[in-house]
Amino acid sequence: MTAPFGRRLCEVAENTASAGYRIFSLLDHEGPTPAPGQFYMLAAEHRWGEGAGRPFLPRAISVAEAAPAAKGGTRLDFLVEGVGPGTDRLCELEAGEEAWVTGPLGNSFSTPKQVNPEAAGAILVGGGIGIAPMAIWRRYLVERGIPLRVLLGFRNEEHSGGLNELFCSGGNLCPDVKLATEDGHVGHRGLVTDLLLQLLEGDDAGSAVVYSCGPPAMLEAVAALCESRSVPYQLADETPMACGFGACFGCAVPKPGGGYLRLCVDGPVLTNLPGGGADLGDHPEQLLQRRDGGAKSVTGPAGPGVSFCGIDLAHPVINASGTYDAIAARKVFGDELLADFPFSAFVSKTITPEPRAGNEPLRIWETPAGMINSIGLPNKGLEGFLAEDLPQLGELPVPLIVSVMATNHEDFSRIVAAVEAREEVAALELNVSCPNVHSGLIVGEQPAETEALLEVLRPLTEKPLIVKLTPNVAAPEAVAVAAESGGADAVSLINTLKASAVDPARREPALAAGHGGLSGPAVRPIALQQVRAVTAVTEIPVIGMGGISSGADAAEFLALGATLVAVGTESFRDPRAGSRIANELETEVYQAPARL
Ligand code: RRO
Repeated sequence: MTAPFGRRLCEVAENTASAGYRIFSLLDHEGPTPAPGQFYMLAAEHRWGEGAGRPFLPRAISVAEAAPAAKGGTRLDFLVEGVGPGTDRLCELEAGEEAWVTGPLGNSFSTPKQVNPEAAGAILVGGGIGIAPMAIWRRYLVERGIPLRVLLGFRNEEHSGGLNELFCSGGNLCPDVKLATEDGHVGHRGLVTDLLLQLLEGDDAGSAVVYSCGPPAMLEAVAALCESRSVPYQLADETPMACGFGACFGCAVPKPGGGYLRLCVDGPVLTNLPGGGADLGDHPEQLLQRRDGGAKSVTGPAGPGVSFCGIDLAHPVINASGTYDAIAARKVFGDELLADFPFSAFVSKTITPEPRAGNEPLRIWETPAGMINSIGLPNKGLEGFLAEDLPQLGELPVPLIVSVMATNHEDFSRIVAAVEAREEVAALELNVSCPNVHSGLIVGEQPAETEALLEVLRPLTEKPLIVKLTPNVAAPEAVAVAAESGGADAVSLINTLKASAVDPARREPALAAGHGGLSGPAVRPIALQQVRAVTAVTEIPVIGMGGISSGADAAEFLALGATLVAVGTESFRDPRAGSRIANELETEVYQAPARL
């Protein structure tokens, strides 16, 4: 099942208080019916990312219930607790207002192929806000006659939001539901996992499959109880997310056996059964997508064509490396992505000679009008990229630019020569500016190092070489001049600005790596100045980027001499941002009368 490509506005039908939480409903006229466990990226249309502050990024919220709406479309119910600027704003949404929606996203709960669900039965364990996906999954199982027990845990009455609306009928708790509360005000006094233990140790546990969603400590306890008794389980996990469709690499969770999963595209449902969690084969009805005429394209007439280093492009808007995973996005949105590809050329995430798992989470942190990332260059390595990713990227309807990085001349030469040999590749970008890998010297901080690197690499390829410059230097124009002298065909800037943030709850650096790179509208004035400085002293084309979220923003970079612009963080908020910005450039900026 794929999601409509891009974000869409959905009307708020209702928003009601429920203990300390809110339940709000959206009317979705475009998306397919979500499967239990899936989530949506949500943002209010107004008072969200407009000014200089937060919230900026959309928030990932699991769907609690989905049903046909009286006037057509699907009514989607969400349970939210206001715990920060984004969820606070979602809690305030009023009926008649609209919200930006991308989804349904992620995989879903499933009845594993290895067990007979009618015979085995199911045990659902929900904690706090995690009861939401348990509600839709419970209804799904009940409709299919699968015997089940539901265990729900809350800290106290204030944190029991959604209970009455999602698990009661006629004012009474559904008979299959048992409660545990830490303050003992209702049900078992203690943890919901105490109830799970009793069930698993009882005579009637049978071969039930356990499904769970809740706080991390609860999920760990559920997994441990199940593992120790060889009970099959599926857990819906959660972690901060910027985009929801595989672009930002921020939602990393450790993978058993090493490395990380992207929770948005590899989850959110994780399982101890091989092939169980991501398997939608048990939900064939979900493949019957109900659409009202399909998604509407926001792309207008193609913008003005542009020639870049001898490559003809339909318009001047491309993506910033590492901010769009076209392979993951194609799985999420289907071939609609290709039919209306948002960029006029596609830049891959940077690849390195050897595979890298990336940095330990937490990897992303929202800041006023932007975010900090410390992703740490996760990639399959040169061989994996050439064998698995390049053939798929070669299917994109636009020229492909491959971004590469290495820590010495020999490895850089090997990777450039290997990529040069592939006909799918139109150009290479040399990333000499990643702020998040500890490789000693950052080549792009030193003009002489940059020039020396170009002198080694230039003879290895006839394809255009673009050098990605760091903003973390006093004079990026000196590095640009050095790159040009060494034989670069173009430069791109800016990469992210070295930045840090403190988690107010822990009073410690928010990101596991301590620091990261800042992006988003917050950095745009700095990017504009650096682009201005570089275009003033170089003859080669410049790709300008840094906080572009509209055609007007893009026009500022073009006015300062950039040949192309790149969109990064804005794509996390709006997967079709590239086409929207190209369209705005053409219809609103270039065709509008100049304003004095
Ligand atoms: O993967 C990253 O952490 C990363 C890279 Br390679 C980069 O060039 N810029 C950035 O902000 N993050």
